[in-house]
Amino acid sequence: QAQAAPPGGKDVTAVLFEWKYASVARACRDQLGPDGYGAVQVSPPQERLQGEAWWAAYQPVSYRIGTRLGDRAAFRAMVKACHSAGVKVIADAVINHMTNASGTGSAGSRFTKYDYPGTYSAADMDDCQASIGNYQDRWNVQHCELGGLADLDTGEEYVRGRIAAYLNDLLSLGVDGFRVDAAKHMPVDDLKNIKSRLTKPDVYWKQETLYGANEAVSPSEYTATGDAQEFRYAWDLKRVLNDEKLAYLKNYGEGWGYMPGSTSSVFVTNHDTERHGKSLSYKDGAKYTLAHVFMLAWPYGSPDVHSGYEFSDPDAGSPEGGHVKACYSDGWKCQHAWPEIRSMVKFRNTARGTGVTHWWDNGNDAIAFGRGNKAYVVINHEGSTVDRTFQTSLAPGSYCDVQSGRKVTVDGSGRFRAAVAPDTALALHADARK
Ligand code: ARE
Ligand code: CA
Repeated sequence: QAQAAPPGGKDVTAVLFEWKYASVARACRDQLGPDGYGAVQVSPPQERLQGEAWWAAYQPVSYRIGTRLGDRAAFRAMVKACHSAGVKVIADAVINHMTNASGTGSAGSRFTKYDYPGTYSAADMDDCQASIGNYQDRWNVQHCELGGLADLDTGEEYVRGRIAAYLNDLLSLGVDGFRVDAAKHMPVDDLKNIKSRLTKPDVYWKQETLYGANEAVSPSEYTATGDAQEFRYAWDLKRVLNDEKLAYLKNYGEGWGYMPGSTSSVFVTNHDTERHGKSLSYKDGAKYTLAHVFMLAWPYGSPDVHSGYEFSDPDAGSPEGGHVKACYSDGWKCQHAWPEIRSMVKFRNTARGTGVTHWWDNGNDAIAFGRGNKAYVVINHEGSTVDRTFQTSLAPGSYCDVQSGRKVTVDGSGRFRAAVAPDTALALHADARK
């Protein structure tokens, strides 16, 4: 059954990409819980290919929990710590394929392509056994090999049961949901079948589904099993911030032909798009920050805030093997903790359930809108200050602009005057009064 958002009343997920589980546990307690994040997403816990590159995480070798990010005990302790902080845990589940290399994995298992003793053998592989080469052909996309990775026959009884057993193992360790990697490469009926075998068949299920014009398989098919990621949201946001006008965002979401917001998962960037330049990234400065302010203020989809690390080599693994001594050290970017971003999580939680009210734009790169009587935001991506009186539905009184910390006074008619500097935002909400 499709769900609109991670379980619980808070729909923002922090994606702590390639963080060690011990560091995730600390972030849950010190940052994510207090900031109001509903969930944390962690990198794939299953045994992976050895090697420094981050993408080894996407080459499963077995379903033993054991990588440089942590072993079974560390994973379990992380889930417990996050739950104590009121944060749900989403695990990245790589279930479409196994590695195409041979050797010894991160937890000591030996393997060769198509043979993973104790987990799968050649009989469990899909029929095609050649790389995917034609996205116009459904069979090719779903039964051939993504980047040459050994494709599992998810139509087969044993494979379905084995994948379900792995996910059930993670559920037994307390996880609350899954990001389903490469979902488009598995028939949705196979996923439905696997999900029905879970101890929690209604678990939160967020599928990685890249939209491709004229492709045979479309992301919207996957809302039959859970949420689907709407990649166009990230791609278009980059274009709007770079080359177009913020005023165009007035009907962002379904109005742009996207999937229904109630079953879509959105982000400014993810680990792939930030490396391939298909979305904004931390290298884009204020544009990147403002895109997050918009995403978190705007009621479409469930937002993911990707939190990664600096890179020049796109293959480079995370600093210090995933250990985060402190944010903003060793290359850790900690986007989830940037004041302009984290403050918007509470804004979003407070505004939940309200629609957009009092939209204003200057026909160009400055916009503002309310969320009923709960919240109001101004985003100025102009080269000059926007100084004007804004009309809101907020109750009169003093508010804290959670972007700058300044005090803003809303008068008896719901108006306030403010000067918003170039490439900054102003955000008020009912739970941040001054
Ligand atoms: C690595 C090497 C490859 C090598 C492969 C096998 O880079 O050269 O062939 O290993 O040895 C990640 C990395 C990959 C890496 C892989 C395994 O990004 O570079 O390959 O791990 O280590 C399609 C899928 C989509 C997928 C992208 C990458 O539809 O699901 O390709 N994204 C997810 C992850 C990735 C991850 C994987 C899946 C694999 O989030 O991080 O790969 O588990 C059009 C189509 C898209 C298509 C896209 C790119 O836009 O519409 O569907 O995305 O082209 O081909
Ligand atoms: Ca497949």
